[in-house]
Amino acid sequence: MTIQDDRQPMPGLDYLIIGAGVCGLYQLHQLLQLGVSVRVVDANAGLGGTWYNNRYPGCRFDSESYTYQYSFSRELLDEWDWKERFAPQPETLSYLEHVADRFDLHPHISLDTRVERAEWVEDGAHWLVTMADGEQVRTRFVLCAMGLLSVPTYPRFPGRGTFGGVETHTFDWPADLDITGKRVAVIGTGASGVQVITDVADKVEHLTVLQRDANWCAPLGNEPITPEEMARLRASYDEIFAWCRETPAGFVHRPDRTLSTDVTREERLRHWNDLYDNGHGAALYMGNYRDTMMEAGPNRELSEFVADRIRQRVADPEVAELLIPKDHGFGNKRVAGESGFYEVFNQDNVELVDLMATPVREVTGNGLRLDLGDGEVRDLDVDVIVYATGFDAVTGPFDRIDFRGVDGVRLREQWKDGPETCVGVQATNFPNLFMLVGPQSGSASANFPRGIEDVVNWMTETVRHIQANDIVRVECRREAEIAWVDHVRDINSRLLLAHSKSWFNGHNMNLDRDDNPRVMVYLGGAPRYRRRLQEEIDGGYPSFELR
Ligand code: N01
Repeated sequence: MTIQDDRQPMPGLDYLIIGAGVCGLYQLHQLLQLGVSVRVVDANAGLGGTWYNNRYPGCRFDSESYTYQYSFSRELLDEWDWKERFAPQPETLSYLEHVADRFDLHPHISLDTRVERAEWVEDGAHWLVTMADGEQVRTRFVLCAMGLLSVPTYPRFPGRGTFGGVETHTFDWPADLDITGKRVAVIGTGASGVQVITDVADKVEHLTVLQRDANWCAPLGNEPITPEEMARLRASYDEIFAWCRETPAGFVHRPDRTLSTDVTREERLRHWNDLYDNGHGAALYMGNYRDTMMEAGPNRELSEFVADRIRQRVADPEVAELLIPKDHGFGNKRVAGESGFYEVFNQDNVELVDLMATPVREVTGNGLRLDLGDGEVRDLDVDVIVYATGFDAVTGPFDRIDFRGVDGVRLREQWKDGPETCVGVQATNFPNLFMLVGPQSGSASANFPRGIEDVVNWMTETVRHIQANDIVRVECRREAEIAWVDHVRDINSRLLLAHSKSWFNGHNMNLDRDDNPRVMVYLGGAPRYRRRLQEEIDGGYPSFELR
């Protein structure tokens, strides 16, 4: 049977969305409006994606709450009150559950349904998708919304699994784990580690923080949102969303067009102190003089400023020095928002261990054994080990599913030296498979709800086009894929962020410091990315072959 012969309706679904998180829910809602047959599957027992999984104490987002919400429905905006400037995980999860109730999404979502394999069937132009329980679904199109950070990574310490206490990743925090009065070790000081460390420090008997490289943090500035403030915010939603649409990362912060060298050092320091003291830490890296994130010299001065502020907050100078990153400048990796993180290290029950000097040799039945050198070891006996060690980011969720495209080519094989995509939404050899949250997409580096709205809106327009024109096969052109990867590489290279070792460059995988940087996210900014997507619609999809 040829594709031309197969234009009758699919026996199965038209659209299968993988993932019921922030992105999948919005895409579902939009496709239901178009009246196509659509189903969402999610491996979790509840919807919410990231906000379902990350239940560790202290988990909250560091986007301003009123920007971390859907903008598509005035009614929804009117009926939801945010309680804090940076909402904690339970509030965000409630919000997403409310959205699913409000728009009657539940009947279209299958939970506890993990996709294991998806095979492209050329003869009939569809995907055959196999779930972990053996169920098979035929669908014309697959839309991937598995998230960026949904595959946690664990260190490869010998003995893992032999520990007699509780071992958990921040991502998998057990619902019944109470750390009160326990001896706890936390490994990792990225955004998750910083939050969990700050939250548990005064509840546990003893906390050992095991740090490899230090990461930069900035004051979060969280505070309750009063009813009056909420009313003011609600009245300004149009302006807030319009403003976010124009900023590079979809936040309310925008790089200052002024160069740091346009003002005096006194003025710079006054400005930075003002931001630091008044809880506008995010503005230190997203709203600062624009050369501070692009040029080594200005970035060094800013880093030294933040380092001095850390020194002022940590009583022990040696501990302070350990907490100041030496391998990258401020903002060259994603900065963690913090609320009292540095003061934790002034508590008697908290110890910072430098893993660069004393690495973990193994996990034992009682805790962690550290290597002190010269054959000496130190046994760290604890009740709970928390791995705040990050994720197999961006590509991990794709690698976990056995995607087989044209002629059986495997996506994880095609991407083994790094992902290549066309405008962040498709890869050659994988027709009818769209990535809403994937490598080299603008959604990957933006304030998430803002970023995914751009891609979902594009996808929805594309579905409208597909339906109206009776299209059964969409595959991107190789030359467009090459051009996009080159463009992303080029534009990313202008930012210092692209040159440090972090998940933005695929460096955080459990590969023991893989030196092969990958082009994981698009750093050209949301407005530019949105324009690029729009060009496809306006130009009749020149980067794709539609049949
Ligand atoms: O993960 P990370 P994360 N031995 O990769 C260390 C989002 N997020 O979960 O720097 C010892 O940033 C690693 O050390 P090093 C946000 O986008 C958002 O914290 O590689 N240590 C590092 O300290 C964020 O960027 C929010 O030397 C090991 C840490 O583990 C993303 O999630 C909150 C190790 C991992 O840091 C990921 O953050 C939380 C090993 N083998 C998360 N392997 C908010 O919105 C890794 N480490 C606020």
